[in-house]
This record gives sequence, structure tokens and C-alpha cells, in this order.
Amino acid sequence: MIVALIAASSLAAVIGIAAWKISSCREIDIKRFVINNIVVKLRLVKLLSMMGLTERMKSDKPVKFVTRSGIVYLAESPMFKVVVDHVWELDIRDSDVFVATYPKSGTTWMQEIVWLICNNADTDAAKQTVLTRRSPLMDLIDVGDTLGFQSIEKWPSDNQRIIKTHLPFELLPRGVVVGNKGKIVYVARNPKDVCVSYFHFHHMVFSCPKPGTWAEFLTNFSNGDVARGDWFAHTMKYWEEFQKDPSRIYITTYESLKADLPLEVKSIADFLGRDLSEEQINAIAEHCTFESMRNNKCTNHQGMNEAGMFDFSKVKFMRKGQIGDWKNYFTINQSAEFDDLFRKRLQGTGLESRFKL
Ligand code: PPS
Repeated sequence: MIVALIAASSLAAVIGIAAWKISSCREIDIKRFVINNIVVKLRLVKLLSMMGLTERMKSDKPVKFVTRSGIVYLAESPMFKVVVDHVWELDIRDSDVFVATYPKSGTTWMQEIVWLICNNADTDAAKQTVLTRRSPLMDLIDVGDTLGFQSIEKWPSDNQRIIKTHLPFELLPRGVVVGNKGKIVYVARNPKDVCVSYFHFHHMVFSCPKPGTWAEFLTNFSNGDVARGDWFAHTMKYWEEFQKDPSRIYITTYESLKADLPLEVKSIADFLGRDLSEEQINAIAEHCTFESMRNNKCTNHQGMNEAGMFDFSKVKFMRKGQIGDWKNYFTINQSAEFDDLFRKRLQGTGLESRFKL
């Protein structure tokens, strides 16, 4: 009990100091920030999770902040402000590929597909290094095996960067938004299934705020009041940018990947200018089935569970991997209300027809 109290108060102190640092200065030395806070925090998270205390440390709500470019953003913790402000200045290479999504839309799936397309369908190599080390996450600092912002900056120049991000288009690096550099592969998923998957994710991940009841979470999601903000705005902006320049942005859906994976792999490879044989396309599709990725420790996020950041005793990251699980959660009324909202928000965009609600 005493150890638990010490650990809990140390963690609270560390988070408090981190939050104070972020709010009290605009420019932060990210490396020092990581060393002083995150490394310590990670060890404590592991300790707390072993004692079953991480649930109590969760925040009640996502954190709302104004980014340096004046955009209001909602994220899991104040730490995101530091990264989001730095991301704008990130040096972009012409060869960069961004796998951009609203959370829980099939990001991990697409990262593995794109990584393989860009690496000659080398499934053996993919099975040797955890995906989070091969394809960094731009919206975060380096945390254990999950490479983030700092690793992207110092990525070897002869190694193509396949960058994961959940950031809205407006918050991508200046080189992308203004400089038109790099390519973007965007995956959208039926928002009802996204909402269900995200609800479970909030239970599983220590750093996510408390999800509340299903009804509460659905209301917050519908209002854009969850970490990473509004699904509609996120999807519509990428859709708009795709229509302006389809040679730079590729848009697909989780549902299309499910319907015909080899066809999608071929079409993404074409978009990225990679000439793959039929055998290579089939090898990628086979390697990337739900079953295969769920049983692969390089893609199933088992390491995050071992580090105490995820809690697989509640639900696994590779949860169901299905279309239409929303039917097990939405009541008839909730479904009708969401369909109304969907029609109102997407009316006239051409996006409505991409989803069968
Ligand atoms: S995250 O945390 O935002 O990066 O999550 P993300 O990877 O976007 O989404 C996780 C959901 O995608 C499912 N998934 C897959 N479905 C089908 N095939 C494959 N290969 C695959 N890989 C991941 C995963 O199970 C999550 O969906 P749910 O509905 O929760 O099962």
C-alpha cells in the first residue's frame, strides 16, 4: 500500500511537473523533457499497472489546447501540444509517405501494407522488427519501442520514412501542407465502427481519458469531444485535399481493404510508384490478414502490453477486426440519430456514398 501511494504520488508529481513545464514555456528541449519525464513515467506506469492502479490515474477528459498555428486541438494529454507545435517545422523529404487516419480506422494495417510495398514485400524483414520501430508515429515523442518525433528527425537519409499520424491535415508539417512534399495514404472507416473500437481502446490504454459509459462516449464522439477531435472534420478535410490533388493523396476505406486486399495493395503500390509482381502483392495480402497480424508480435502491440502502456486483460489491440461490430453497441435510436448526423455533416461532399452505415 505504501509503495503504491509513493508510486502514485511520484507519478502525479511527474505529470504535474510536465504539465507545468508545458504551460509555462513555449520552447521546450524535447530530449530533456523525455529524459526527465517520460522515461521515469514509463517505469512508474509499469509499476502502477502491475499493481492495477493505472485505471485510477486516468484523466476525466481530453485536453484542449491552442496550437502555435492557432488551431484548437483535443488530445490525450498536454504533452501533445509540445509535439504538435514542433511537427509544423519538421523537415519533409520528397520520399516521405504518411499513413494518416482518424484513430481506430486501420492505421496499423495500412502501415504494415505500405511498409511492405516500399520494402519489396520483404515479409521476413517485417517479422523481425516491431512495426512501431519501422514506421514511427509523428504525433508523439519516442516512448520505448514506439518511435516518435525525435526518431523521424534523425531517420537515416537512405531509409524511406513511412510515418504514422492521426493529426488533422491542417496540423501536418509545413512542408506537406504548404510545400506539397511527400505522399499521403489516408484510411477512413465507418464512424460507427470507429466509435466502438475507440471506446474499447480508451479502456485498454493508460494514457486515454476515462471513456465513461457507452452512451456518454457516443455523445462525446458525435460532438467531436474526444481525444483527436471530430471524425467528420478530419475525414472531410483529407477528402477535400484528395480531390484537389489525387496524385499526392490516396484515400481508401477499411471496408475496401476488407473487400479485396490484393486489389487495394496493387492500387496503393501504383500510387506510390512501386512495381510489384502478382506474387509479391499476394504475399503482402496474406501477411496482412487480421489473423496473421493478430498472431504476429511485430504488429499486435504485445510489447505495449508488456510495457504497461496497454492493458490486454481488458481487451486486445487486435480486437475483432470486423465490419459492423457497431450493431452490437448502438441502440436503434442511437443508430438513427447518428445516421442523421452523418447525413447532415457529409451532405454534398461525395463522401457519404463511400460508407454503408
Ligand atoms: S490506432 O490505435 O488508432 O493506431 O488503431 P488502428 O490501427 O487505426 O485501428 C485498430 C483497429 O483495426 C483493426 N485491425 C485490423 N482489421 C482487419 N485486418 C487487419 N489486418 C487489422 N489490423 C488491425 C483492429 O482490430 C482494430 O479494430 P477493432 O474493431 O477494434 O477490432
